[in-house]
Amino acid sequence: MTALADFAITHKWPPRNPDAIQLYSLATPNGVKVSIMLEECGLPYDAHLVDFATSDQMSPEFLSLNPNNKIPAILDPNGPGGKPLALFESGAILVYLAEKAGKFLPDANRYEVIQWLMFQMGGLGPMFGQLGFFHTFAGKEIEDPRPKERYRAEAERLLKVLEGRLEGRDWVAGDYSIADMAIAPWLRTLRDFYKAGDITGYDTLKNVPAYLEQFLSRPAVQRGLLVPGRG
Ligand SMILES: N[C@@H](CCC(=O)N[C@@H](CS)C(=O)NCC(=O)O)C(=O)O
Repeated sequence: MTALADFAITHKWPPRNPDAIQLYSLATPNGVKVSIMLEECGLPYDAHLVDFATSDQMSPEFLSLNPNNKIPAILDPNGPGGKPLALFESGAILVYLAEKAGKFLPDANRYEVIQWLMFQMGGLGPMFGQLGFFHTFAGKEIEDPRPKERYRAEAERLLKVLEGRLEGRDWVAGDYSIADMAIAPWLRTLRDFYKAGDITGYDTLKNVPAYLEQFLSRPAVQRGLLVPGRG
């Protein structure tokens, strides 16, 4: 039997409860997707802080689980066939947890949910992230206006797609699902952290802001947004 100790990541971040899912994360929009899902499902987990200030994501122990040096990542001691499963990429983790818990990815509209999950993974997240760089962080010192404008316009366009999709709908694909857990944290980051609500037209929308408020009112979301704490 494979023991968790066989995974080098557990040497840097020892499990407190070795029977629980081990989560390696930071409370960023990609990180909180997974802590929110774990809270929504009531699955037991140990949250470990991957601190970017000390480049934890570049440590050999973290890279042994995710060679792409990005959070979130998980190690489930009770994966398929009762064997441990190590997994990175937040979209893959959300699908895995939904199948494990039997929640938030119904058979009836499985591919519709996956479609909107991929809309976030391939579009909303990467484009908003680049806008954050050029509007809020180091990239704002770049004088050439084209990079920021490119990502601003793309963020505005994606928000309009979402606004249209949410017309007459509470959630993006049927009932509340992993697609919402992927999308909504990025809306919050765009509005509150990047402070890009005015330049992207977010502030003029109706459905998208109401959707985010509905998401943020969920107790499991409020708990998941704080994970992992600073210990
Ligand atoms: N596609 C990845 C993206 C993950 C990602 O970009 N994580 C960022 C934080 S939000 C990160 O770990 N950055 C650290 C680094 O690039 O060194 C996923 O969804 O899991």
